[in-house]
Amino acid sequence: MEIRYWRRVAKLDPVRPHSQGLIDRVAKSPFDAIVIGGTWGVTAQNATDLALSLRKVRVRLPVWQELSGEQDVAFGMDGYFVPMVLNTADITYLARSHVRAIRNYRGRIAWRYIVPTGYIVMRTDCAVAHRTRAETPRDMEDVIAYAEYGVRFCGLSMLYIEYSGALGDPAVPARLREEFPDIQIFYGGGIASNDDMERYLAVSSAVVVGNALYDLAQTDLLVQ
Ligand code: 1GP
Repeated sequence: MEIRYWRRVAKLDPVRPHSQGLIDRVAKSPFDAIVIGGTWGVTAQNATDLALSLRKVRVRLPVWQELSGEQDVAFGMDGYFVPMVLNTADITYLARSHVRAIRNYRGRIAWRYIVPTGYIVMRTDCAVAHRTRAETPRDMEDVIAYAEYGVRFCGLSMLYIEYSGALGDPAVPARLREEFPDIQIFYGGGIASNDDMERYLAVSSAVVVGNALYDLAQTDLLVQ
């Protein structure tokens, strides 16, 4: 399924342990895609291993990797998201790492499987904010300015509103959808139930679930 039709997305972190039960349930649950990615410790090897365990259970969903560095590119993915952190204070996460990767892999990059993603990190207290030294937006006007930069200056077709670890303000993706009707607006952060999912689906193109998937007993997002 093409990205523009994705609505429910499961994000698995290759650094975390994945029981067979978890893999089976994610594979059978009503997601449109699985994304493999994490902030720290992702390697080509652990991301490839996780993709292979999904393939082993014959997951029928697209399996994409969200790259966190130029060394992490794994095999066997259906595509790759390349985050450009629009509100980083460290050029590494906006351009430097990307340019290095392009140089290293030049001539071997299948561009049609690469989707640059404009990240806006919305919380200071999360791993991605620390790693990228994100300067979180002070207000909606800041968010819109970062988004405009991503869409108009960088030509991005996808924005990712990242509240990793906590539920965010649904007014943010809602406003971005109004301002940028042709852009895919991904929301991620704190989704723990189907109710949360529905609430944020109403204001986003797609909703990403991470942490809650590891809490098998607590969430109704996974099939029993
Ligand atoms: C993290 O946006 C994703 O990159 C999902 O966040 O782990 O809080 O669900 P959670």
